[in-house]
Amino acid sequence: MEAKKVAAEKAADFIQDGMIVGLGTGSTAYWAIQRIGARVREGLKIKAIATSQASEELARELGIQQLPFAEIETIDLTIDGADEADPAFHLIKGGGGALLREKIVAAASKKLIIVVDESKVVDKLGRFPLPVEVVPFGHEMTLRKLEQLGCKPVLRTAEGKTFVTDNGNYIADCHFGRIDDPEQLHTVINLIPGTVDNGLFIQMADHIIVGYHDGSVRELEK
Ligand code: DER
Repeated sequence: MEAKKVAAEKAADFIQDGMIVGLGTGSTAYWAIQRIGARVREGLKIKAIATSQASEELARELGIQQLPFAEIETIDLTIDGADEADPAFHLIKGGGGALLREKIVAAASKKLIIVVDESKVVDKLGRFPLPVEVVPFGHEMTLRKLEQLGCKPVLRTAEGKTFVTDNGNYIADCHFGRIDDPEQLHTVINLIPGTVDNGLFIQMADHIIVGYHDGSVRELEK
């Protein structure tokens, strides 16, 4: 927790008055949202948009003013976690099931800061199973087509039931083992009818902050 917290709080301190801020999802983004809430209570003037219902609820509890996308031209800065990050700053995200809204918010952001602990920094993506958001209709066939790409797709469950995303879709966790060409895989997956999007974030991260258990942080530049 300490490593995630120190990275998240470092990122939250980049936020300036007047910004529109994207709020990520997951246990690391949680600490960024907590720090943002504390700064808002100290007088920071920002507006935010969340990447999940969970983060939206947390931000509301902390008194962080939120906007709908209808009122947003661009987002100045988004802070989010990741499941894996490689040397080219490609990411695997979606461990928390929020990849679709996270990618939409990230794509609308001038700057995306990723906050992780050191376990997420890898040489090659793929040890973490790649989450793919799929529509429920025909998902059995969609998973078979995903399998033909060389992975073992597993439909995500929660509390014994099929996990349903904030958008009413399912998640297939695709066990590739290693991903040699994430850019090509990202494109090929999204061409399969029935897939909505996948957890490969290609060339989206601008800045990665790595937290360590001794409370230190390391900032990676692309
Ligand atoms: O679901 C997500 O994309 C999360 O950001 C995930 O990638 C990181 O979750 P964590 O911060 O709880 O490890």
